[in-house]
Amino acid sequence: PALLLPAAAGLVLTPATRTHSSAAAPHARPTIRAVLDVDVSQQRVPVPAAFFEKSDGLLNGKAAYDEMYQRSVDDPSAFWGEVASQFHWEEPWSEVMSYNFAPSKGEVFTSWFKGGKTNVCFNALDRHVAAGHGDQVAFIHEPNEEGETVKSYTYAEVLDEVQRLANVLKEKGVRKGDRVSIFMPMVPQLPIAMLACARIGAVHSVVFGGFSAEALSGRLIDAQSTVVLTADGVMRGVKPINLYDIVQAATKICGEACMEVEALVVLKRLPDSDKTPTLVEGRDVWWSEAIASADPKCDVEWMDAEDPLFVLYTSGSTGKPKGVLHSTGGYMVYAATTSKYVFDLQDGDTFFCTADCGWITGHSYVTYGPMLNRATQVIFEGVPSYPDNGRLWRIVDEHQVTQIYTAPTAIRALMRSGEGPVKASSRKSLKLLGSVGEPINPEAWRWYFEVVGDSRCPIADTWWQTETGGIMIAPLPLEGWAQKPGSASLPFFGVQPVLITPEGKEIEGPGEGLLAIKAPWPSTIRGVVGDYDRYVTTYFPIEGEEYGYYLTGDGCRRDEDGYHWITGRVDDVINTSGHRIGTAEVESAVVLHPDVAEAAVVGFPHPIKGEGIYIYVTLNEGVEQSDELLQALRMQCRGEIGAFASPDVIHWAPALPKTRSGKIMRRILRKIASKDTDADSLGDTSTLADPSVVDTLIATSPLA
Ligand code: 6R9
Repeated sequence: PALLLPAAAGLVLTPATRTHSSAAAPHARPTIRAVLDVDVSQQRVPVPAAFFEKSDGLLNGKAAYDEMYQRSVDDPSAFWGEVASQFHWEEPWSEVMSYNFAPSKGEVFTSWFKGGKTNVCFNALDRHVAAGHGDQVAFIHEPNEEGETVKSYTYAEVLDEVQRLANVLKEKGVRKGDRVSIFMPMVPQLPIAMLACARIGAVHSVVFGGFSAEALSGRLIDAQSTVVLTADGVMRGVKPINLYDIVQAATKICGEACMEVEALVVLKRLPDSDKTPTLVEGRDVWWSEAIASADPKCDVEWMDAEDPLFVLYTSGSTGKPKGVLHSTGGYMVYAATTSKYVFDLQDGDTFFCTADCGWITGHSYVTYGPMLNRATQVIFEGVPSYPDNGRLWRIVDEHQVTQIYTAPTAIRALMRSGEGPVKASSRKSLKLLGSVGEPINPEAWRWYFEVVGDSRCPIADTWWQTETGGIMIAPLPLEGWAQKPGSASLPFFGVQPVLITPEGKEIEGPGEGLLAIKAPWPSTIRGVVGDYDRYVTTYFPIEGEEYGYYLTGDGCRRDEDGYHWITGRVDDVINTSGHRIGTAEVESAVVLHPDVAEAAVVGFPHPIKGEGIYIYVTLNEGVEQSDELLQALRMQCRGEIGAFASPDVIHWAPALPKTRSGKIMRRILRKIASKDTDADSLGDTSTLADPSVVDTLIATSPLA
């Protein structure tokens, strides 16, 4: 097999367990699992009988999954063709699927439902309203301030606002194929904005409201989007976020780069005050005024199945975030189908995904998947810790939530307050608990299962990525499908995970390797905005004899039962509180400071965040380390990226460990950051230009 991966030498395999790490290569990157749990439990937890009192189960047990899975990989075209025919297609497709994952065989591409015409917004809204479900609640807006009265939306109301907003966009000159950026708080108008774009064939690029002006401007320029949907601001817990000011600052940066932002539509979310922004005349309009005077009817644009639906930026190993592209038909079918089976989504359910629509989880499991299934959803504007750690459970009781979908980092943060805040609620409405964003350590899994779910609810530990568009590996809540805490278990229909060596050889049976996917699923990444080469070298660098693979960037262990244990990223991406940040992005931010000579960033196991951000900083000669400088570097990261990129540890490093050719040895920096510094762990340091640097760093560790 040909290996086209230049960075292969930099890939590290992470041990899944402490027992494992003793046998693992010196490159091993310690994980939160290894730190919090002595060993990963091999305990098997059946789907609780109580679950089947609430649900008949969508399939007749694990055997039915086995049969369906086999069909889905034996004949993907027949399988997905059948699934897709449940949606509205204005024109039928001529070919279900074709692809090439092998760069040596020509252009890399994935195509589903070629020739078919549909519209995702039509399928998520018009279809349901036409079938008489217009009065069903779509979005329950749960505000930041508990008890504040805010509007909830029925499907008919969502459709009305979507059509009006779509017309506002058209008035601003937006046409099919144009990219529209969305920088909004997590309120119903955020998914409404996305659906309005989808309705007229505009490609949305949602930027998470926690990003800085600098980061936002980079995404506006890369996407070339001149129309931005935003809000005056929002309260997240006790913190105000002045979104409009951030957009204003970003448009200035865009202007310097010769890109004019032509129109802003601004939702008013904060009460009138002296902080209420004065809109720029001729460029900006208030959302409520614009939709009030807009035409309430807007025909849908019938889209080719392969027309792009959205762009979402995500971090990779190298500096600049990538604009991941997803297309219309395949994404629609896959987001809907995974929502239905993984969460057992059925009529009458109230689904609560705590993710912001600024991330892929909010795209697939707020805006699209649940809406395509006509679910009722809670849209939560606040944070789980405000006003206290009992908030999520009160929301569950108040709205009779049936499924909650959240991240391990939130679970671990809530665990700190003990059982009290959980047990103050009933949670009887819950039937299933979901987890996403990072590996869930068994200790958090057990707390989620026993304390939050009272051992009544199965846990869906869902492994997937921005690039995969939908859930790839997750247990389905079916009779006979045992769960193992910490394992996402088995693949969804049509997904063929394989483990490969860095040389591109497939590993059969139990083992550990790089996680790759053979053959496409409907919501496979379709490209990286403006950068075909990066798309290919990042995701399709490995080619077997007959075909290529989609490379995930994660390490994985497969056990005797074929269950998958994700061990974390094998590239230079840090997963902090479930957010992906490239070490190179943080490094570039820090070295912008005039006092900094050099910086190296690594992840280290963090009890709440999963991974924390650890920065080694070498200052210019003559510059003294100080608290002011520490603060300045923190601000530098916030300013260049966003608050969530603020470092957890800054280590004043007199020098960095380098090879004689001048390459920084990150594996040693990772070891020191995780305080794993006995000679065995550090491995061979003799190739360093100056091995004494290592002792100096150990001696100067701020964690000592
Ligand atoms: C959906 C999402 C993707 C990366 C992925 C992996 C990690 C996500 C996980 C998980 C173990 C899970 N990840 N879910 N690791 N178990 N259940 O999070 O997308 O933001 O692109 O992050 O997150 O490392 O590669 P994204």
